Amino acid sequence: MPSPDPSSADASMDVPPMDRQAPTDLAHAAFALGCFWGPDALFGAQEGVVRTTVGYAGGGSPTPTYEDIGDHIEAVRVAYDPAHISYPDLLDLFWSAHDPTRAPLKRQYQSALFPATPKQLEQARASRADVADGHDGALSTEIIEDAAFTRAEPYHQKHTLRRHAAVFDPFRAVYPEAQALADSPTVALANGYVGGHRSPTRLDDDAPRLGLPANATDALRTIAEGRHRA
Ligand code: MHO
Repeated sequence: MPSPDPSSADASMDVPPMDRQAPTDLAHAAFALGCFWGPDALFGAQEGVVRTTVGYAGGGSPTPTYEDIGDHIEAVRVAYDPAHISYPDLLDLFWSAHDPTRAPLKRQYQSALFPATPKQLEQARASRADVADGHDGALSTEIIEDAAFTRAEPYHQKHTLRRHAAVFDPFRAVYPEAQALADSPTVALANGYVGGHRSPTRLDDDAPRLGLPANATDALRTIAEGRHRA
């Protein structure tokens, strides 16, 4: 008889402290900057970003899917705590994370902002004007108001993290239901780490909030160390 795997004893976890303590008074906005897998991790890594969801926005067809995206754009919807991060902070991140002067190969990858309030709309326009000044006005970025957002399929949510079973599996066990898994603030942050968007030195502080089993925390640290660029 094989001896029991020593790591299996601590392979399960409870609902992460970060999810139990998630703030509820949130603002939201969506951003499109190419394939939504990368931005999901980028935004998920930021302090003050509570939740990320990838999906389709900005088109006219009623029920976009990945296979039938129509005139929609891949986007990430960010729920954030305005006490810790501002919409202008998120805009700065948006501009720095892609080249908004490049015309996309397909509308699916169009650069776009989807402000959700009149104030965000004003800030998005001002920010776009500032950035355009630095590029002789040649930006492809669209600002789309009142855009409906359709969640993408579960396999697109936290796509980077899904490739790392040692970290992803404990979360999947806690959240067997796809939407609960995708909407977890802790899963968003772990996805940010594996995307290389948060320094592994921060894991000492973050680990208790993540609540992962020790072997999964070790795996996360190793991946983050390999991916993070200062
Ligand atoms: N080149 C990527 C794009 C995926 S992203 C969800 C791929 O198909 O692997 O558009």
